[in-house]
Formats: sequence, structure tokens, C-alpha cells
Amino acid sequence: MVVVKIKDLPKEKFLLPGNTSCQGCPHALGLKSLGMALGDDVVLVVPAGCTTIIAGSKDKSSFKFPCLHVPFASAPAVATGLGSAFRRLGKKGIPVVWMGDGGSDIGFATLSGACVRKDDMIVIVSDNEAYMNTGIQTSGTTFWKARTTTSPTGKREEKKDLALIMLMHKADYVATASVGYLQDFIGKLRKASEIDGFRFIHLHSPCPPGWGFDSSETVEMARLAVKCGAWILWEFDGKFRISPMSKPYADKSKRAPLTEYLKKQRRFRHLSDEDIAEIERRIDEQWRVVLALEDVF
Ligand SMILES: Cc1ncc(C[n+]2csc(CCOP(=O)(O)OP(=O)(O)O)c2C)c(N)n1
Ligand code: SF4
Ligand SMILES: [Mg+2]
Repeated sequence: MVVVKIKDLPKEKFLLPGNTSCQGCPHALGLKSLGMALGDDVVLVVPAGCTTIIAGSKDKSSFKFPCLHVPFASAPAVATGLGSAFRRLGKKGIPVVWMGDGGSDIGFATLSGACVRKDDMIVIVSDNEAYMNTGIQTSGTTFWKARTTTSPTGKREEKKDLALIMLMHKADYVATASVGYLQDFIGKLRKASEIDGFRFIHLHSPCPPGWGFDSSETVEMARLAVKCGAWILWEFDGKFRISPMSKPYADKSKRAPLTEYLKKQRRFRHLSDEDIAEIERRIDEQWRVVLALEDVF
């Protein structure tokens, strides 16, 4: 685990002020952190999504990172080519794919291919649990029962556990992170940058307009997800470890009430007591899996 101190973080901004993200945008928090973690080494590869809009339109850019905007399904394949070109030309630079959860749904074939080949890149999926840029449609990682425009009565299917999929896919480095704990995210990015091969970070990114909460509460919402046990922070770098911010919540009695997290969000306003009990049961199940992984790896 890489320990990050706020006073040691660089002041240089890689996401510039005046960009077009909504107030309280989780991607903006994540992109700023990416700049602080890896700065000049990053060459971004971005498929369509809110990040495309945040980057700005022709002739202007909100990014100090060099950035390739690529078709939805192709981002990891483009990063593969970029990595090969860097090696051949003897150039420095880490291809970093920054994609949404929708990008990881539609681009799963290229994500899988790059992981199987252990191609040299860091992939970050900034998961706001829906296709936000096109109007809040359900994605594979939308939370069970969450209302979206394509699931007006609540999503029927379970949230896809992308990080565990990538772990079982034998990625060289896999971690979950949260915009509520940016020092942890920065530490994980730095750790990932020290490892060769295919590195994957699943970043939990609560979205104020998409989830229906006040734009001042993004960090609080992200922290509540961790504190109630619904989002578990962990890291695999050859050894699987639950991260320190999540560790206390292995003990169910230490978790914040789940209703505190759910009731603050418009997308969950319709939940019944039975739904909440079922979500709690599923969270307990997820913890059993993650705790077992600590013993296995
Ligand atoms: C092949 C293709 N299909 C659909 C679209 C339309 N589209 C653009 S952005 C987007 C949603 C992206 O969602 P996500 O990846 O979760 O990113 P977010 O906007 O939530 O940050 C969609 C469906 C597209 N650009 N290309
Ligand atoms: S919709 Fe959500 S993810 Fe998209 S720019 Fe706004 S706050 Fe950010
Ligand atoms: Mg999304």
C-alpha cells in the first residue's frame, strides 16, 4: 500500500478550471486525482461519455493530459497500440484508459482482450452506475432496484462486479477505489504505475444529477457507500487485501445504517423495507466473498 500525504501532492492542475462538468462531478474529482498521482506520464484514452464533454470541444481542452477520444468499444485496443508504439519508439508514457461503466459494458470485448494479453496500460472505470451522458440509462453496474430512465420501477438485475471479474481475468493489478477517499485512489494509481502489465481500478463515482442528491454531497455519498459496506475497498497486487478504510466494516455492527445511504438518493426513494433487507443480505454476501478472497490470494 502506498501512503499519500496531502502536503506532498503536486499543485499542478491536469483538469483545468472552467471545465464543463456538473457541480460535484465525481469524474472531475477522479481526473484531478489522476493528475496529482501520475501527471505528465499519462496519455489518456477516452471513449464517449460525460468525460468527453468535460474534456471540451474542438480547439480547446480542459485537460493538460494528451488525450485520444476514441469510439466507444475500442479504448483498451487503442491503448494497446499506444503502448506498443511507446515501446518501439523508446518513449516514456503510460496509456491510461479512462472510461465510464457504459464504456466498460460496450467495450468489454476489448477490455477482456487487453487483459488476457496483459497489455501495458492502466484502465480506470469511473462507475457512476448508469449511462449518464445520454440521459441516465441502466448499465451492467447500475445498483439493483435503482431507478433510471430505462428502469423506471427499479433495475431488475444485480450490479455486475467488474473488479472481481477483472481479478478472475488474471489482471496484474486490480483495485477498487472511491471518490470519497482520494488519497487512497492516488496511492492505488501510484502502486499500479510501479507494476508492469494490465492494471485495473474500479472507481466508485456517485453522480448528483444521475442519482438524485445535492451536488455538495458527492464525497459524503461516496463515503457513506463505504461506511454502510455497500462499496468495499480492496487491492490485489499479487496479494489480496481489504483496504484500511473498509476494514472496520467487515464487522457488520460497525457499519453505518444502509438506509442512511439509500434514503438520500432519489433513485432509491421507492424502496420498500423488504427491498432494503434484501440489499443488506446481498451486501453481507459480498463481504463473505471478499473476506474469503483474503484467505485465497
Ligand atoms: C457505439 C456507440 N453507442 C452509443 C453511443 C452513445 N453514447 C455516448 S456516451 C454514452 C453513455 C456513456 O455512459 P458511461 O460510459 O457510463 O459514461 P458516463 O456518461 O456515465 O460518464 C452513450 C450510450 C456512442 N457514442 N457510441
Ligand atoms: S452527469 Fe454526473 S458524471 Fe456526468 S458530468 Fe454531471 S455529475 Fe459528472
Ligand atoms: Mg456511467
